[in-house]
Amino acid sequence: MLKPQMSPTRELISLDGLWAFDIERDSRPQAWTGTLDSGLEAAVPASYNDLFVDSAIRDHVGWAWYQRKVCVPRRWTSDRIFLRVDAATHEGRVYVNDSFVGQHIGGYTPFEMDITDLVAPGEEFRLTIGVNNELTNITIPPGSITVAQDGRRQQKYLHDFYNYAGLSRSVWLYSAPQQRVEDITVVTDIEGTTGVVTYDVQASAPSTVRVRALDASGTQVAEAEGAAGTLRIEAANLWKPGAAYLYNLVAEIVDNGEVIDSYTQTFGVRTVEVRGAEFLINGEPFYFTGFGKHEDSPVRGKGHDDAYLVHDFQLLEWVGANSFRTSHYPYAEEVMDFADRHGIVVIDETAAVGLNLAVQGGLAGGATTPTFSPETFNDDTQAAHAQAIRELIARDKNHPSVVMWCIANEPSSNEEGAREYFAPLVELTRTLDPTRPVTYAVVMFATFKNDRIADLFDVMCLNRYYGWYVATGDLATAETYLKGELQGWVDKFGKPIMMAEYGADTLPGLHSVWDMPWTEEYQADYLDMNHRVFDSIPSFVGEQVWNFADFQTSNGIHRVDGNRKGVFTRDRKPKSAAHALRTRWRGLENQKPGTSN
Ligand code: BDP
Repeated sequence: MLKPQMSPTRELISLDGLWAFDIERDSRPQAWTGTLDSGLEAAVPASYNDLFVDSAIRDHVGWAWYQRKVCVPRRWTSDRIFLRVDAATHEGRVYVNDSFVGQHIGGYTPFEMDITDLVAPGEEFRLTIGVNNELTNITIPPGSITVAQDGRRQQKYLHDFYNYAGLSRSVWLYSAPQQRVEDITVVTDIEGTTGVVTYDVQASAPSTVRVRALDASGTQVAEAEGAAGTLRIEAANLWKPGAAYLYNLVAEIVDNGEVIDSYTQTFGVRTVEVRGAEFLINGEPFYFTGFGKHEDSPVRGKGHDDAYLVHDFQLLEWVGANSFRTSHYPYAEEVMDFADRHGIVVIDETAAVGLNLAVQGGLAGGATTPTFSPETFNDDTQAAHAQAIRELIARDKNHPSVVMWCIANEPSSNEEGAREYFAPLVELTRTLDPTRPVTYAVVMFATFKNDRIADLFDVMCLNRYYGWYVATGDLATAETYLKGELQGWVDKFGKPIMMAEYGADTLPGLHSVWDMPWTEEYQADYLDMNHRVFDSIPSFVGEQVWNFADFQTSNGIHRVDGNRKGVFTRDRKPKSAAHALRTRWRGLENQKPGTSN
């Protein structure tokens, strides 16, 4: 799916800003049929939860309404007119005046609708977007809704980060020609010093397509005719971790020498491959350093914010990180573009977090419910999961920064039914994108002995908390456990292995001379212990600390104002561990492949 853009043949209008807002109320069914008159205004993009002081809004379960007036430019007379919503978490419904236009399920991937026949150039229309935050056993991520004694509906879910909702990314109005470029796929390969670029342009109707590749200075380096084909770029500049180089593919639909539509797709020439126990980028071994992140900041919640984007990437560079995982959902497209431009490597994850009923039951000491069953996560869940994979790949397939798909976080992969659930999803991912390795983040209950799906994947990404949830405060025991377990995975699977999560909650300002959980020293020592073990395993290909920054969670006895495993605080101040990581990662530059940036 193409990101909307200005081009010689297209126009793009941002609808960001303040929108009239309300949550669904019994007194006002069908809110879209009139003007929203609650007096509330919500910022777009932003999650709505933390904007207001009213807990009924923060904890609302169900529909919320956003509304604004939109004027269609008078000159848009012969083009198609689209509305594009970058994210409506978790379900969106679009209304133009009184008409329902369409809906989309899935809170972290974009959707667009052709509204040409409902609006008129030069005239204003009332745009209402309904956003629903409900999670059930057949949504991705999953959840369940309970009713409290006083009748309030409450959302329960199986992940710890707060269920922020709303229009958390931008909304756009754009025009595009009737006959237009609808999709572009670019796959690159390297032959000697030549970049081999296979492209496929989908047009809205059979068309004459012309493509040109431009280098970073805008100089044309290759061209071709036809909707699909291959371009060869001699002496290509490769996209490398820490040294991004981007080309542009200008795709044009031409008719009698006239350019009818023009769309520019950025791409990088690079390859990704798993060979034996190595992870290779451009044929060279790569070692991941970095974090699992979250889209999370005070007040905005999961709302995209360019200022945080820039600052977070500055901090990644400062600390010597070369990568991150989009835990636990696809991030804003602005983030992916930024990673492309700045040479940061991304493991791109779907929103399938919490397909695991054993974790909560197990932690609470209660009986566990089977995770995969007709009553729990079933064929409908799997279908929603498949759709999440399709939409992620459709959106992110052309990003050179994306080197691997992570199709789930901590599913109950040791349980009966896991293989039947996951095998078709892995196959789907490979069919949609045969070029990138596929992984999942392995929960601590799934060991090399009892996991049922690991062999289906290319890279073992483990989430392990020895020294935190297990052997709390006892790093010596933790080290023994960790080493034993990692060696077990290595011996059994012989695949590249990396730590996708390891971390310790830490309150900045808390100190101790002993191994005291929650102190800054403990976080640093905990990471240090992990690193000693990682360094002793030759097939280890990376370390991503949990988490980049502290983040908001739902209420819970395990959390003090959110999850505090950040190496940076929620407002991005370094804890002691950040300095320790910086020393390690910057020092690794000459020891581990691909870590210089
Ligand atoms: C892991 C989850 C992650 C949590 C983390 C934690 O993947 O989302 O935030 O544990 O407990 O199990 O800090």
